[in-house]
Order: sequence, then C-alpha cells, then structure tokens
Amino acid sequence: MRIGHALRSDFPILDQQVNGKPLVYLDNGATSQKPRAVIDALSAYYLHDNANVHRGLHALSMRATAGFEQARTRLARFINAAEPAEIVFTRGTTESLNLVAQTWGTANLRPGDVILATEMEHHSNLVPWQMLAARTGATLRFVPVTGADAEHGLDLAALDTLLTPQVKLFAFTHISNTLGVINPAAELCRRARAVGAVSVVDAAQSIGHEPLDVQALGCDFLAFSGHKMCGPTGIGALYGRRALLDALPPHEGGGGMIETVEYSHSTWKPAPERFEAGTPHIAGAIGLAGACDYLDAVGRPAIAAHDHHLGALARAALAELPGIRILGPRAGQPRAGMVSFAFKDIHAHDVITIADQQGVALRGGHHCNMPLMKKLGLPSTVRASFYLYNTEEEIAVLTAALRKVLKFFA
Ligand code: C6P
Repeated sequence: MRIGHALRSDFPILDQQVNGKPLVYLDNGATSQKPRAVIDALSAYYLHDNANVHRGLHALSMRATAGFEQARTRLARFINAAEPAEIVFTRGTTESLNLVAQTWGTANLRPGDVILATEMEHHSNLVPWQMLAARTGATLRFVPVTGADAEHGLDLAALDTLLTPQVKLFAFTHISNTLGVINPAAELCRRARAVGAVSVVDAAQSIGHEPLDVQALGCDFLAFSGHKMCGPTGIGALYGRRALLDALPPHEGGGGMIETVEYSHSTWKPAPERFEAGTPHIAGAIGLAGACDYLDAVGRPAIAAHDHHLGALARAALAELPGIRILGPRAGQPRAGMVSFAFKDIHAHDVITIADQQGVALRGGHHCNMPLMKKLGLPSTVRASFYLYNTEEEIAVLTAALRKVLKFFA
C-alpha cells in the first residue's frame, strides 16, 4: 500500500528545511499539501487549454469547457452524487454554506421556524445561520456538546427535545476541526428528515480523509473545500439534491447563469449553472478533479486508517507530557486523525513558535470556534492534524519539540 513514507516524494513541498530542520507539516486541518499530479494538472491547463468556459466556440474554449465539466462529473463520482448537476462549484466550504443560507434559507424560513446547529460549529457554519435568523426572524438553537469539560462530542440525547417539527434546517459538521469528533452524520441526517428538516453537512474536515457517500449519508446539502483534500485553494463545491437545487432562486446575478435577459428582467439557467455567475475557477476545478484521482488511487479507506493510526499514536505520546490537556472524545469513540491540546499556563502561540523553530508546523488559536473555546474555558488550543504523507517518525519529532517547549517554560 502506498501511504506515509511511500508517497512523500509525490509532494515536492515536503522536501525542504524550515529553520534548519526538515519540515514536519502537521497543519493539514488548515490546508493540505498538493501532489505533483495536481500541480501538473493546473499547469497543463494553463500551458495548453486556457480559455473561458461555456462562451466560446473555438478549440481552446471547447477544451476548457470539457475539462471543467469533466471535473464536475469527477467530483460527483467522488462523493457518489446521483448526477453531476448536483455539484455547484464554489470557492469552498464557506461560500457553499452561505449559498444555502442565502438561497434555501431566505426562500423557506419565517418567524417561528428554528435553525438547528451544534455548539462545535466552525464560524463558517454558524455566522451564516445567525445572519439568516436575523433576516427571516427564525430562531437559532444549538445541540450541546457533552463531557465534564464539554469536549466529548454531541449530546445526542438532547436531540430528542431539540429536533421538533419547528426545525426547518439542521446544520452540523461531519468532523469537528477543534475536537476531532466524528459525528454520526447519517444518523443526524435521518433524524433531521424524520421531522421534515433539511440537513446541511459541513464536510470541510472529512472530505479527502474519510470515505464519503452523499446518498448513503442521506444529506440534502454538503459543503467542502478543495484545498483540504490535496486540491487547489479557491475551489470547492456545494452538493445539493437535484430537486432542492432546481427549486432555488440564484444568489448572484451575472454572466453564465442566465437563460434570457431583457432590460427589465431575466430568466435563469437550471442548476448548477444558475448558481455559478461569472467566470469560474476553471483551473481550480480541473486541479480538484486531479486531487480526486490521486486520493482514489491511494484509497480513502487506507487514508482514513493511516490518519486514525497517527492520531492515536500522537495522543498516546502526548499524554505522557506533564500538564497537558488533550481534548476530544473518550477512547473508543470515533475520532479523526488530529490531536488538539493545551498546556497549563503556556499560550498556544508560544508552543507554535517554539515548535516552528524545530521545523514542526502546527496550528494554534481558537480555530474559528470562538463560542466553543469559551465553553471549553480555554483561550486557545494547539492542533496537530495528520494526512496521508505524515509518518510515525514525525510524531516523535512533534513530541520532542513539545518537550523543548516544556523545558523552555520550566
Ligand atoms: N478550518 C482550520 O484550520 P474554508 O475556509 O471555506 O475552506 O473552510 C472553512 C471551514 C468550515 N468548516 C470547518 C469544519 C473547517 O474546519 C473550516 C476550515 C480551517 O480548522 C481554517 S479556520
């Protein structure tokens, strides 16, 4: 199986020194690195095919259009959407979630309705619902997180009382970017549907890490970013069930999304073009299709197993360090290949800076989870997040770097 060491040479960026030490990149939750196959797909497009899509009849434009639409088909296959028309290209998770709020939300919600989210949502899956609630008069409620320190996962028992027929939309993250909890997405979608609510899954942290099948999940909408799955930045997608997308008004007007235009009014193309006004990120879509090919060649079950193994190894190694609080679900609960932690009396930014001197790239801060941080009683945490090219040796380097942090502050 090609995983870890065996595929590091596919990622040219990893072969470098940072602060005089070999780079140990453990910030994959923020963004992943790109294999040469993706970089090559991007440059091949710019070297040979660059033209605008859906507009020209010349050879380059037809090639660009074919590449762009083939990318949509590839993405549909990657998440097992029923058809390519269920894939709307966006800039990423954030834009996808805002699109649902602005279109489905504005068209369907009124005072008295409830939007249900969870207490572990990233700001991208929280702020758009706050704005939607303010716009429509709907109420925003939250499924609590459980545990003595509120860090173990969703309180599923609370769903019995929270998921009422007043709930019109239930938005939740598949994997928490701070706790590493893997939520039971299929069960949550099923329970949303049972009360007539539309389900919105934030797959930013699961796409490219876990096998993902929208039909098996039974979700109505699913949002993700290409850059977290070995693809380029600035491209991602919204999956929406065809019947839902077709019934929605567009959120932006412009070229590419219209059927006819008069001075006084216009008519729209069907989904997905209706939601793709203006020139899209053509190269990005083609690069993202390359990332799908790459990840499927490695195999997503193998990637998930590798990530989980490194996560478990890191948690065991870090648990030995004095004064550490490791966040996340109890042992045995589903959890992603990341570890989020805090040292008593040492700020996350100091940890990151000292680790960086050892060549180790980590993320520290509130991780765009400010209300959750408040609930956890922490100003910030440090996060190490793993991906297919990370190795067991890198966990040893991480642990040694953290020992240096402790020594410095002793
Ligand atoms: N989390 C992290 O370091 P964008 O920025 O649109 O690609 O993704 C937003 C987003 C939405 N939901 C979740 C669960 C996420 O983790 C993220 C991005 C990064 O954790 C950057 S804050």
